[in-house]
Amino acid sequence: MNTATSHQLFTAALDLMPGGVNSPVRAFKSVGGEPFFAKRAEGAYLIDVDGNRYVDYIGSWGPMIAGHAHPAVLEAVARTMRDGLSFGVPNALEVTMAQTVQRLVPSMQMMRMVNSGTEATLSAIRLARGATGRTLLVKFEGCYHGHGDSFLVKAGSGALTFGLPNSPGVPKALADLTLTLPYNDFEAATKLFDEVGSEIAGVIVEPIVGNANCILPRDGYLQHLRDLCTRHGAILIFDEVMTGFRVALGGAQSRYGVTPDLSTFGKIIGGGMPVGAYGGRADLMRQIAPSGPIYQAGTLSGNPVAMAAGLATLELIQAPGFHERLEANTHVLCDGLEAAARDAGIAVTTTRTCGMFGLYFTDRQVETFDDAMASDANAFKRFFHGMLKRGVYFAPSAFEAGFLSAAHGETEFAHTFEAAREAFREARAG
Ligand code: KE4
Repeated sequence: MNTATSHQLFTAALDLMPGGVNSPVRAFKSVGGEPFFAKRAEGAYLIDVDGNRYVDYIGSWGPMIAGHAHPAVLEAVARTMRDGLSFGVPNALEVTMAQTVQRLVPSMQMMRMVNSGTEATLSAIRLARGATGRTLLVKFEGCYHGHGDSFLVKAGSGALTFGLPNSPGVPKALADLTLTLPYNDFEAATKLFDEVGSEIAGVIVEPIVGNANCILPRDGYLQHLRDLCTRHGAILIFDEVMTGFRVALGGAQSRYGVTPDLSTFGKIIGGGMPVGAYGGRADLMRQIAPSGPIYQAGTLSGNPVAMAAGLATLELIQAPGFHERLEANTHVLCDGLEAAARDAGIAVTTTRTCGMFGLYFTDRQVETFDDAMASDANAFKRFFHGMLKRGVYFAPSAFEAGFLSAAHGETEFAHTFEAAREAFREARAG
């Protein structure tokens, strides 16, 4: 593949931005090589500055569930921006967005729009601490909730990819207030709550862990966390930045029938524009300024153009059968990848839910963080490049989930399986 223009751009970028990128996971550091620079995107495809086309299984890390550059989303943005880009005073689209989210996610009795998933999770834990008067936060090893100080403890995603699960710069006094549990371990959770339950302000969990690749909750696990939080007066926060509106129209909480006290959203809710949201029980949210004393604010929060992109995307995913088709296609993709790996004689396990999947080079079933960490990251690295050079773009990390959109179909899967048959052979060769 000719990647000369990407190389020129990356060379310049390296002198200007840390690692040449504005977000670490884009840098290809864990898989080697240099990132390509996108020129444009359409449907299931990214096109780079040298004209190479890739079937894209990241979709901007989740937002592009309707496919890249969907005409309805672009039209909504074009129409809205003609009235101005930002007002700094309330606008009707903020009300429409809140009404839409409340209808799709009934636990969101009240909510606040912010500009990223990180802002949403930061705000949610501040609210949990402020509302309970407690200080301890519980998270799960390998889960990633954005780059807020309290979360960079045994974190997943890029922090895990680069072996920085505990980032420098986070004061020990603060990090010590974050306790981590193994995900899917019922006894460990019960034991921790028995010991310090009365001091726990909140538990934040990715209901499906998408930042240690993709790990599904064991039957009853989310309800177990729900029961523990209820019993000990802790706030249960579902971080649905990744799963929200993807794994079901109402997110993981509707898929698993477990209601958190607070939820956080991002990605799809902005349709590719910078939007996050947090919300839940009204008695908690009323404690947020200006109706309450717990402060949180944002210059561009509820920005009309971002609301328009998010609303257009939320409209598209409400089409009859949208999630059923997305889930069926996720199984087609994963079954096809497993078949290609078997044909190549290499041990690969996939985990899958609606619109999200994990690919692990292991013969184990992956149900825990340790299972995920036991997979062969070097084999993934070879597979990643084998697919990339054949025009298929997987997440450039063994610890990131893959994402499907409504634009992925037979043509894309056929191309992917043909590439995978070769790439798995190369991955095995090592
Ligand atoms: P942002 O601040 O990146 O919008 O959202 C942070 C966040 C919070 N919670 C969950 C469950 C998330 O997955 C994320 C962000 N996800 C990563 C991908 N694993 C974003 C990609 C990146 O960091 O560039």
